[in-house]
Amino acid sequence: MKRFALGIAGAGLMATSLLGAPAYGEGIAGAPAPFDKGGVKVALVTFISAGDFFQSYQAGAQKQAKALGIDLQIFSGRQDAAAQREQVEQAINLGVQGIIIDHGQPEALKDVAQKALDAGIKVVAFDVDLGNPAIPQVEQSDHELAKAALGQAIADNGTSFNAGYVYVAGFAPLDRRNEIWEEAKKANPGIVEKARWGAVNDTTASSTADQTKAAFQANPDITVVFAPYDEFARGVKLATDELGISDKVKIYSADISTADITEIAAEGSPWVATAATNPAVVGEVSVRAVAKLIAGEDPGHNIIVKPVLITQKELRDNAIKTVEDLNAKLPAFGKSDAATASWIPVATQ
Ligand code: SR1
Repeated sequence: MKRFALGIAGAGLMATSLLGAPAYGEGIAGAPAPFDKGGVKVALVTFISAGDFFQSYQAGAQKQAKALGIDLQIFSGRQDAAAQREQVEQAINLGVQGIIIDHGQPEALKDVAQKALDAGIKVVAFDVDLGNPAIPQVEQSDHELAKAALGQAIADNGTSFNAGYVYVAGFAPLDRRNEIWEEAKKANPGIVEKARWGAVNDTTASSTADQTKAAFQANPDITVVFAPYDEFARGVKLATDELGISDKVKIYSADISTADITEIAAEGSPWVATAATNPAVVGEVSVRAVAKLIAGEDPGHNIIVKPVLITQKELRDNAIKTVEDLNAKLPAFGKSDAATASWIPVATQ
């Protein structure tokens, strides 16, 4: 786990900047085929389209695609497993060289992902385990992420507190974070889970807010909420603000965006820590991984982007207001050397 620490030098990456990015159809001098000639098409097939995390992820993917001269087509799944499955098939029919599958339900995707592989298309999965050795997995080290957020919760609140927990099963990152929550409770019997709730839909934050109000009305003694997805944390904060109990509750989350930074740093905010990567960097890594596969290189099977623990105090003390401020103050947050190659240009943030 990288801790927030100003002035840490980032990993040295290639010097090529986006300024010299090839147009689609132009090649990159010195790159392996087919990137030397250009004209590479990749599809990004998403399951969740809404929310800061996913928009930033897509923006990062687009930036890295542009730097590589890739035509990246993004399909928005809108939390519909059947639609996402159809979109993978559409991408196969479009004749793309690579497909990135971003979240989703494994059972709806495994056979169409294999169909893509059978057609000679390279496939990378982000946060969905397709159980296929030919499909590299990009993830944010969700175990470390949850350990960091819960470690801060224990540092702030001790090992005995009444907790609320926001969780929806079936999403690989949330399931991995849940494993750590279960371990933390087992190791600290004084942590009592009084209520569990959660929803993932088009309006996750407001649905979570409604559920949070009900949970607090039934369990007014909850003092800590573990909400390991920023849309969950936003919903919890909305509810505690509306109930007038934000001074009695502390929220620990995952993810970060500029809007989240504003919410966390606000005076009286109960949202006191989050463990996060820069989602744009995860998008870049996903595109680099599929580009390496297309070029016949091995990006590795488990491609990890490491999270950083970010606390309310650190944001306030360092006057961090945006994700760009975090990139500047904490280079290890704004870059990853996962799935890099000397011929892959850096997508500057
Ligand atoms: C519903 S899954 C949401 C999570 O996916 C990504 O891993 C983000 O970190 C987010 O928390």
